[in-house]
Amino acid sequence: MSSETLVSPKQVARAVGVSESSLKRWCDQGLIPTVKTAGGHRRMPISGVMQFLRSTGQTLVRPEELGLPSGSGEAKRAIGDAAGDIARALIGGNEAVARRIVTDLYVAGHSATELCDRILAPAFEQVGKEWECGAAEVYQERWACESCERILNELRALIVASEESGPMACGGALEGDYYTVPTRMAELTLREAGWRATSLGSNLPAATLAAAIRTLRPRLFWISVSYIPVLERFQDALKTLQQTAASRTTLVLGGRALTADVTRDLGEIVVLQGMQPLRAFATALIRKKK
Ligand code: B12
Repeated sequence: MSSETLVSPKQVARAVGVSESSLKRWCDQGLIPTVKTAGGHRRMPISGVMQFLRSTGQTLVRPEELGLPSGSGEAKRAIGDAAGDIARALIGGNEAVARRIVTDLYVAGHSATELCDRILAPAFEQVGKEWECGAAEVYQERWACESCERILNELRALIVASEESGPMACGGALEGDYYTVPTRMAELTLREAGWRATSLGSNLPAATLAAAIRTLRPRLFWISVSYIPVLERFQDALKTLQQTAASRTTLVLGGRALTADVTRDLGEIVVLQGMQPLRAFATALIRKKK
């Protein structure tokens, strides 16, 4: 059973600024998916509503009716300016501003995957530079990660649930790698590509990741690599995971610590540069299986 948020026709009608009868007509035409409650009332999964809004270019008059930040979807934002604005918002502890920028761009039709690569990762590049030169405190950097994770979780709730139908994917970061944001992004990206994806977290020993592969039997297993404490241990960990994955599970690696020196000796393991390549690869993998 999917745990997706359901909204009522009244909420959606108010959010878009149309009459309830217009909205019901759209539902009857199959433009917005609906489900019936036990009491016979019509409800809509939030992801279906979002898909309709994004594909028809509807503006949101009262986004708060759908639980979205007030004012989202009103401003026509240029994606080019967004990374700097988000970096400033995150460093300044203005989570609501960062959330609003991300939601605006998502409502305007940009995919969550694209936002990860083009907006959020460059924003963190900026956060890193400010931390490096002492312009940002450590707590500001850490708070930025916490805020970003919450924003990613909210985006996750807006994406069509593939909990029952999609192929299984999971992954995380290895022991000694404490980065939490990139593995969350991989989860979101794969969910957007139609996978039943779950991030297992970061700082995970290879043995437990191998146990996850054996138990959960994912079709795809990702490892996000932001920091490699000891190269030999990292290589051993990969060997263990490769053996466990065998032919059933495709291992995919990505992350900023995968420099040319590291990837040279990785053999046949797939290494991808970002979330957009991950989405393309995962989409092709689903097609290949059919
Ligand atoms: C936040 C942060 C931390 C936090 C993270 C907290 C948390 N909860 O996650 C913590 C405190 C752990 C940390 C620690 C350190 N950090 Co730090 N950190 C950062 C910072 C500011 C952001 C990282 C981040 O989350 N970025 C957002 C992600 C999404 O971006 P990304 O990593 O580029 O990911 C993209 C791709 O790589 C790819 N990708 C990532 N994963 C995957 C997985 C798959 C499957 C695929 C396909 C693709 C993919 O897609 C992503 C989206 O485009 C970066 C700056 C930066 N430029 O990123 C510095 C940065 C990485 N840190 C740095 C340093 C030096 C350190 C420390 C060594 C500091 C120290 N002396 O202790 C430690 C090492 C920690 C460790 N053992 O893991 C340096 C690294 C310099 C270098 N040349 O290597 C940076 C660049 C800061 C700087 N400008 O100097 N850090």
